[in-house]
Amino acid sequence: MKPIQDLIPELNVPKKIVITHHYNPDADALGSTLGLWHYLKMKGHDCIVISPNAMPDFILWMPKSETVINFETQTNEASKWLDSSDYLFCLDFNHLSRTKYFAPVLEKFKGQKVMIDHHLSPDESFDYGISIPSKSSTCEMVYDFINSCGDNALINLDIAKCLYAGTMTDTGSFKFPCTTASVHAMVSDLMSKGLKTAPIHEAVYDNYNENRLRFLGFVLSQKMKLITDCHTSIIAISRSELNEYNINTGDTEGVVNFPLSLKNVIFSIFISERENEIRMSFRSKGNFNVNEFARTYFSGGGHANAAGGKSDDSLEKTLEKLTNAILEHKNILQQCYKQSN
Ligand SMILES: [Mn+2]
Repeated sequence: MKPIQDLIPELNVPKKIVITHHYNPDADALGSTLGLWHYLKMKGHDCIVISPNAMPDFILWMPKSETVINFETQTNEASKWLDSSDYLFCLDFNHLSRTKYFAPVLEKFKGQKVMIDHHLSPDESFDYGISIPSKSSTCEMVYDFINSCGDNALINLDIAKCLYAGTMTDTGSFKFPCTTASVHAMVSDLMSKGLKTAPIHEAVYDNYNENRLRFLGFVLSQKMKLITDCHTSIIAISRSELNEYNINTGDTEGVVNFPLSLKNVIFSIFISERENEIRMSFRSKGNFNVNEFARTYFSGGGHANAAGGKSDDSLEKTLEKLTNAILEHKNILQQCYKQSN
């Protein structure tokens, strides 16, 4: 993989470019791809964002999100773009498999593949790329990329809104340890360009439907199970419970974070029974590495404090396997808890 700096001179001539993100995009995935799209457009490139599947409502306010192609419903249009493009920019993921059903199509791409990402253990098969796991968000990396092209002056309000949104969500509203001085410097710069941050916070966080808030109440009062001596919380939701509250993809976003507000809890797991698999989210405070945990037991991964995974077993079987894995980590969890207190 060549450093992304080597790509910059090639972009002095107009190119045709596809930009994509991971399956089930969040604010960082869409914010980084659309932010880059606005920039590359201004530089005279012919480009498009293709999403591997539908995008959740809470990010649809981003400027020009209506131009994004959904691979699942606009497959032919997506293929046409890929067949005729020089570059494929892959943002906020580092293995093509993270795009799920889109991956086999991306593997056949004949042009140059470019990765910009902050997850651990990148696949090195991209032609160009930059991988910095200590970065707060892919949005921050796109901001750095635009700056390294010498184009800070081109960052307009549309770009600022997109990049701010992903940085805000990936840093847990600027409270996670990845919130470095450079993150605050970036926000300061975006605000000096006219960005208003309060409406973005509102658009992302204050848009719950009634059913979603009642679901959260149900989950926290009825479904949160604590393994106190392991400083761990498990929430497991069956398909019938999701249906009862009319919960869709994206509606469970963030639920996994609530148990971490408990003084005694440093590890939180959220499990939901979806159509074809069990989906799992892992979060931690301090030194407990959930990337390693998810990778070892539930074919997943992500960051040290936030990762995802899945299981093809039943919900009961998955819970049994999970509980055993947690108990095996009892000593480590107790140590990590002590270190953080
Ligand atoms: Mn991200």
